[in-house]
Amino acid sequence: KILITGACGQLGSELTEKLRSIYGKEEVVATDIQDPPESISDGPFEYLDVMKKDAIAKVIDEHDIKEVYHLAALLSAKAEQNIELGWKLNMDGLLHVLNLAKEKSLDKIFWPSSIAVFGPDAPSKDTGQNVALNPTTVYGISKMAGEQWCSYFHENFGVDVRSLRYPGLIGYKSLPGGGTTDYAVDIHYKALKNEPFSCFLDKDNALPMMYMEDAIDATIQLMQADESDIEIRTSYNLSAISFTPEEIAEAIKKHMPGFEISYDPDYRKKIADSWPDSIDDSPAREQWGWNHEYDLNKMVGDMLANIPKANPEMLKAKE
Ligand code: VAH
Repeated sequence: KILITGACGQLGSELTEKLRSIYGKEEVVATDIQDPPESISDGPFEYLDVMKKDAIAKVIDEHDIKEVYHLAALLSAKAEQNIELGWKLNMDGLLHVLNLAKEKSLDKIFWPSSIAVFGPDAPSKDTGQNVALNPTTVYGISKMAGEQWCSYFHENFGVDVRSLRYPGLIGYKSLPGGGTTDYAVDIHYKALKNEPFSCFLDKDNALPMMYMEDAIDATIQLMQADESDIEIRTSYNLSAISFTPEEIAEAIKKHMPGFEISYDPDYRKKIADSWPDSIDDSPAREQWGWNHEYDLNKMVGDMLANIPKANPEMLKAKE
């Protein structure tokens, strides 16, 4: 069976749904420290704190787990506000999963890295797979270290751990939590509520982004690829689109002409400034056939069409 940690998160809840649709509901055990959302509460769920290795081992033994999607982590903005927890949760959690994969000979592990591994010294446009990694955030440091641990456990113990450097992820089925790219989700809700949107980044802060459908498909594609096709065991650059807050606001205005945006940068601007504007993900495209479907306009159209159906309650609540 498959274990997902951090299953209640933005990516985790969607990955849980997708994996259950592929392998069967009972085959995918969702775990988190928080209560499951409606969308995943109809299948196996356990409360699990990934900082407790024995607790993870217990779930693996009780459910005969063979694959782990380890998503539990503190994202960039939250980790800047809680350095100790950011490092401990992100690193201890991964090391517990990697050690258990080795000790219990698990078949496969998925672990998300991020474009946050790049620092201000990396090329800002079409940042390549093998540039120097000098991250300047707690989250980025934990992802850079995590990538090296994944490569080490593959090289030395044969653990089949696979990883993707996700860009900012945008979806309508789940809400993000504590990321620097999360403005790109919230902006759609404000537009649909006919409320002006105040962006915590500057108008020209371009960032690599991706629609959740694409991110889920890339993850499944990577995990189903033949082991011999996987040449990168730190983490694959992965990308789809790149846009600034001004550009996504313009894309929204095509559907909602009255939409207004203002800019009130906060501490998250410093994080965004340290990351690339766009990513070169050619190794993923060449080695296991990655290709994205959604460009900016198609993503915005899909978000604005689906939010009212998926989250009508979110459009009522007046803040
Ligand atoms: C974050 N959404 O903002 C995540 C992601 C590239 C950004 O890692 O922390």
